[in-house]
Amino acid sequence: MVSPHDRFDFVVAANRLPVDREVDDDGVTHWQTSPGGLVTAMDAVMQDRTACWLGWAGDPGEDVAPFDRNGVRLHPIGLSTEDVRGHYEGFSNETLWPLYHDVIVPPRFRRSWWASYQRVNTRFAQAISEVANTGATVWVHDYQLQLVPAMLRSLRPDLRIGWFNHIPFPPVELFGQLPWRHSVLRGLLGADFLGFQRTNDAANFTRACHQLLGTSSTGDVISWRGADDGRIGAEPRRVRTASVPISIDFTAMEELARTPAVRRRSREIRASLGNPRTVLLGIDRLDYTKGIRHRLRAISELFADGDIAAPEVTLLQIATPSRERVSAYQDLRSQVDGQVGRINGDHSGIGATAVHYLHHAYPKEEMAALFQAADVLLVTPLRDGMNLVAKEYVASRWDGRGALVLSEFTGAAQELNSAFLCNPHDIAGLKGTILTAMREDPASLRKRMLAMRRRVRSHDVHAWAQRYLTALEAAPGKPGRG
Ligand code: GDG
Repeated sequence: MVSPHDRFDFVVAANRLPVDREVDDDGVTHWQTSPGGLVTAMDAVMQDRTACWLGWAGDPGEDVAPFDRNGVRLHPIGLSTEDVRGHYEGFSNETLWPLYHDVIVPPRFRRSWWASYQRVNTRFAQAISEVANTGATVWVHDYQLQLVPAMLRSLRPDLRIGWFNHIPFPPVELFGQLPWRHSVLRGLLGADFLGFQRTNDAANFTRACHQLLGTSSTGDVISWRGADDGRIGAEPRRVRTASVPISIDFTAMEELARTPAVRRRSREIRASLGNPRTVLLGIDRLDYTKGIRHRLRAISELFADGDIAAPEVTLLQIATPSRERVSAYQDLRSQVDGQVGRINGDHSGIGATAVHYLHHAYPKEEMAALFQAADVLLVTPLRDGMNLVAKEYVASRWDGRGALVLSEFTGAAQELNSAFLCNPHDIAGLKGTILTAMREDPASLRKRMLAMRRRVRSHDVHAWAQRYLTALEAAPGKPGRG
């Protein structure tokens, strides 16, 4: 029986719930699980605890009553149309996302979006404070909720609060552009532990605190004497930062890739492409951070130079629809449509398509089949917190085949150093790297793939969640602890 007075020992807050709301023709609400890495990771750590997950249900509307699913309480936070525009599309996706991804497109600073961001963060902090048990552990996720740690600490100083950043944290020279930079840093410093994808992200954060707030730090611990810091006596609060790179469910991905249906489907995909000698593959959300335009530029030149030709070589580019109401994404779509049209106009023939371009989302099984059908996966972001697609490809290649071309500007490049690393801004270099990957002999490719598989297998999403929670529990937090 769901009671609004229930309290939980483990609370997760993320922008989205792990389910999507669907309302049928009779007006009845159904919840569809949205399977993703985070959901899988949390499943394991939520077992054996009383756990609650708070998040937005994905479309504008009033608060919906909490409900239980697979032993976890799901607590929807309703957002008004204005807050979806201001907090989610505006401040999160048009201000913070480009600012935190190296200003690839200019961030937009709007005071009304900031007001909305504060309002929604306040709603989350209040809702968490009402469901968390005394001394509970709270794990806040991502850039949409950076004010929650300090807001929550002032409401509930008894809680152990962690935050994890799924995207990069920019250098202070870029972060400093944000008109509300002090408030964001203060918001985050309300946590006991701040987790980042790369050590550079943690270092960027520490430097921003030092330069903008005058904090000091020893090792990975920042000392903070702010006005809203919940300090006891004259002692500062201590906040630990560390890199805890996220991963995937390696075993589940490999098992899926080994199923007869997926293997059959992968052969079918190659056959429908005309059994090319080399299938190049790109799978990304259609996002300007993913370097799709740079990749297409390199591919276009390789066709023009005569280094590759259809039908022996073809690029299959899947671009999953994303943030379609934001103008930078609409512009990107037109540009990519135009590039693909030009490449195919110039370099395709009848039965010999240079680029197969699909603007759809696909089920996980199809993704696994696509990974197996690909000789070379092209992952060329200009900036990416981690990039799970690269890790999923590696987990799918139980046959030890396939090559990974991977941008140095992804978090994944720190771990997958047996990939063919590239700088996507260097088009000549990128072209050379793609050709090298295509021409490398199978024994050497196998060696590289096995090395990457060892890494992802031993550092999977379960290990990530355990590492994060161990660090959170061990963080010094209040004076006298740790
Ligand atoms: C953010 C950070 C960080 C994609 N298309 C389909 C589909 N996907 C799945 C992939 C993968 C996930 O979506 C995408 O994850 P990425 O890591 O590649 O990128 P972001 O969405 O930008 O994620 C990123 C991540 O958070 C986690 O911390 O790695 O750096 O930007 O799992 O497989 N899944 C299905 N159909 C699709 O068409 N089923």
